[in-house]
Amino acid sequence: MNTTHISKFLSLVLRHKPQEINLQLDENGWANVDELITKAIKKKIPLHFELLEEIVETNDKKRFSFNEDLTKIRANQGHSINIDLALTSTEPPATLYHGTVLKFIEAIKENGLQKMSRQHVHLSTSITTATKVAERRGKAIILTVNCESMLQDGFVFYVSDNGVWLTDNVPSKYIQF
Ligand code: HQG
Repeated sequence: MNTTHISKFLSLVLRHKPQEINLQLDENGWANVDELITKAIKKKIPLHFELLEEIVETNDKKRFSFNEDLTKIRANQGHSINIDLALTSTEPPATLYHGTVLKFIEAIKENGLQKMSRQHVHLSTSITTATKVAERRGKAIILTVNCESMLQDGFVFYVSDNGVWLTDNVPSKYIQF
C-alpha cells in the first residue's frame, strides 16, 4: 500500500467517515494519533507514526496537520462531517478563483456557489490551482469571485492551514462567469 492509498484512507476517516474504523474526532476534528494507528491496523491498513509524519510533510496539498506535540492529527479542510476547524476569519485577497465544469454553470448562475456536501465553498488564490480542482471533473471553467465586494457586504472568509480559502456561499452577483 503506497502513501497515496494511505492518504485517501486518512481523508476518508478524518473528513468523512471516522465511524468506518470507530475513530473518535473531537469537536475541532482532531483524532488521537495512537488511536488512529491502532484502529487502522485493525482494518489491515499498515499505518505507523513515521508514515503519518511522511504524509503530513509530503502530501501534495498539505491535507493533514499534527498538533504541537504530535499526539493529534486532523484534516486541514474538506470535511463533510460537522466539525469546527476553529479558524479565525481573515481578509481575503480582492479576487479569488473557483474551478468548476460546464454542467454546473447554470445552477451556479441561479443559486451562486454552494458548499454542496462540504462545510464551505472552496476558493483558490491562483487560476492554476482552481484549474486543477476543476479538472477532477472535466474541462475546467474558472469563475472569478469578487471578494472585495463580498467583504464590504459582510461576508466572512477563512483560510485553512493549507492555504484554501473558505466561505459559506457566493451569490452569483459576486461571480464573473
Ligand atoms: C459545484 C478537493 C451546482 C462546484 C479539491 C464543485 C478542492 C455547484 C462541486 C476541494 C453549485 C462541489 C474542493 C451549485 C458549487 N449548483 N453545482 N449551486 N455550487 N457547485 O468537491 O471546490 O482533494 O465539494 O463547482 O482539490 O470542487 O479533497 O468542491 O464542482 O481543494 O483535498 O459543486 O476538494 O481537495 O464539489 O473541491 P466539491 P470543489 P481534496
